[in-house]
Amino acid sequence: MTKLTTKSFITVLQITILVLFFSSCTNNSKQAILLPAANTIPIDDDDSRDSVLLKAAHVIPSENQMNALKDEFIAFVHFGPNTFTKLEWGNGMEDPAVFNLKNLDTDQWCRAMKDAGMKKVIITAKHHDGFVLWQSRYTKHGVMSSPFEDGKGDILKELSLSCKKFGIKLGVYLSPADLFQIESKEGLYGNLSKYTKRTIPREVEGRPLENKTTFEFEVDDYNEYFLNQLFELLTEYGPIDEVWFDGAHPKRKGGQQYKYRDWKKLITALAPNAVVFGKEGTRWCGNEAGATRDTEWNAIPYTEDPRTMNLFADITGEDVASIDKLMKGKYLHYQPAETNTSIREGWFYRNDDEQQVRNTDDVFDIYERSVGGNSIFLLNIPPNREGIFSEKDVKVLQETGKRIKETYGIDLLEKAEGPVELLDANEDTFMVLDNDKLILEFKLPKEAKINRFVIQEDVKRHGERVSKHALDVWINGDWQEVVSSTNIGYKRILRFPEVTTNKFRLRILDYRAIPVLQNVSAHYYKSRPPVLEMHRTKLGLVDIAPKMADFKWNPHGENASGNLTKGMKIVYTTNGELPSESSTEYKEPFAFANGMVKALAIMNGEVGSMSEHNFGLLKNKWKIIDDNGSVKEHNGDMLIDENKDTFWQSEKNRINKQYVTLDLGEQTSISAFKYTPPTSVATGMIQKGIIYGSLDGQNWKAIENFEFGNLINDPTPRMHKFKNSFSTRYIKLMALEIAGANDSAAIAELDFYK
Ligand code: FUL
Repeated sequence: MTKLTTKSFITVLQITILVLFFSSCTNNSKQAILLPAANTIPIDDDDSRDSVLLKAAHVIPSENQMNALKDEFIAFVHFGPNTFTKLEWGNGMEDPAVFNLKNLDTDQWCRAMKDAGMKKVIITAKHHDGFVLWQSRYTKHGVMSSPFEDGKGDILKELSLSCKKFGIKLGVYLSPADLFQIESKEGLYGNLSKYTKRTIPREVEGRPLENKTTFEFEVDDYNEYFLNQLFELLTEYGPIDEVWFDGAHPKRKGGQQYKYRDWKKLITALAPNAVVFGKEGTRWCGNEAGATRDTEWNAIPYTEDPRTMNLFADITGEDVASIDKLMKGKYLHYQPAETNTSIREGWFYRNDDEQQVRNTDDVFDIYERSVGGNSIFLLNIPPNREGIFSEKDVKVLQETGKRIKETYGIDLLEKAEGPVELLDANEDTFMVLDNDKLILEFKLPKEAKINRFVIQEDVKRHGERVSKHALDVWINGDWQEVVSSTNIGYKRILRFPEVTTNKFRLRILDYRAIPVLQNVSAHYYKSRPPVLEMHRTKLGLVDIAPKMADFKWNPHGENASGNLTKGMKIVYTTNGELPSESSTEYKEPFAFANGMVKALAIMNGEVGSMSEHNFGLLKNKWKIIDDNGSVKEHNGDMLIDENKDTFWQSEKNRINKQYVTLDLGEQTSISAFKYTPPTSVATGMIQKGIIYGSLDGQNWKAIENFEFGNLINDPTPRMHKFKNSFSTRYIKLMALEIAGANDSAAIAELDFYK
């Protein structure tokens, strides 16, 4: 246990600071604040593990970071030419005419966000393709050259008005990577222009700016362009509450550098409330899948001072800020993680039939793990080509918001006896847990059913300190531990099987410095019919079962999922219709090939969210003829074994020659195929390739090229529809380009559709 007994490590200077500091503290804080709290604290050469932990416990959020944490659940909107070309990454050379938007309803976006309980929206003002969604003075590559409202439309303006109307904050994603500026002849990106003193904003005749602030920076052409655009976004569409800088680069050119410190000066002056993502403000959680860490500390180690750093590398991996990691740093900096993922497969809208949408259980689960795991939940909802969020997405947002409200809108501790500072709704009261207060009891006036307990530390003033805690409930005249966990930070949502009780006991088991809690509450989440999962064996038998939940709430050795689904009935359809109570009841695996299966669970009269699976042709007669050399243990059979956890991988150093040939067993008509990439390795993603067909396995005919984008970050199955169906017995898939310039191709599963 890391208790604060001796402070031999505190230097004379620190003691002097402490004495001065103590004299200005209230009684309460005196015991808890042992060092001045700050957003960034340097680590000294003579710091010990204990003193580093103590410093980490005094790292606190800036005002903007605190506000970002309090927003909790926020929206991402990816919109642009990719919405129309159905690509994840455009190449920058798209004709602006592809952005053929006829309707736009940003009120509908905001209404759905509001229903979900989201507080902010961040829009791709410019994605990697360089196309701008607002009427910029500094480029013609954007809405101004598109058919949308005859080139007069402005997505940012519309969204900013809707945000004001619905009380939603606005943020902008301005991609530093800019393929239009890289690829076009007069492009500014990496054009090797000189760094000279330039005035921002640059004046443009006939387009005066209302905000008269000017800046002088020593920059090159691209940085000037970027600053001018930031100026427009921050002054003409504000207030802007977040600026999002993406780290991905489909391509680079000319050794282009980004003068982030200058960008930051501009942001601080023009949008003082904006938190900056991807820099010192908030950080990427390290994945795009909605995965969260069990322990997410926000006191992050840096080897350079993040207040003056220009380049911020991605922070990934399971362990980001344990004491071992902190010891390697020279600075400790408060930096919350944003758990960012998409409600759909991919960041941009492609279609409503193949592109799957997460169900409410999934979104609600991520909400509880991310917001209740000391991070911010940033969920992407891509508008469709009609300029609205699709119906399916809206439904999930509404259901998620309803669950959040029903669960967390009612605090079962409202009338409880216990420490007042933790039970009141006042964000300015907190409780310092000295040694004799490490066990806290809460008593309800009468018994209640609960399965959620929420704890918040006073991070705003005291940082994050608790590293281990447990919750007990009073059952049958005794205390029983129902759940234990690690750190708390801004918020920890504890989930455990439903109990009926009138007494709780929170035990703090370990900490980095004397813990200071701010709030606790208890809640009840009404269990629902489970989400279902479908799978087909190679012989063609489909089974449907509840999706295994990743909840760690089973301390009694009982099967929570089994308990939750008692009395459940599964119904399904195979004709594309929505299943209802009268549809076929699922009792045992059934034979099925090629088509959509839709299923849902019904429990206590309540209908669960629908699951669907588009099955391709049966693979029972398929054979791999040639895989042109596989890596040991990843042979060709693995791409047709109906198991997406196993995968074929070609040998390396076969640039442009990775291919597989398969025999379908009989002549078959094909209209589409699905490529499922492996999720356990990111090295073999086939982003470009070609499909050949043959009737005899000797004479081949090229059928069509295919292309998939952003596979490394988003390794979800991708569908390619052929322009015309074709009849074939043999198929050859040849890789033409592997993502990340790798030279070994991989396929987890290959499906063909009639
Ligand atoms: C990534 C980008 O490459 C994706 O297209 C998307 O914008 C995602 C949020 O960030 O780095």
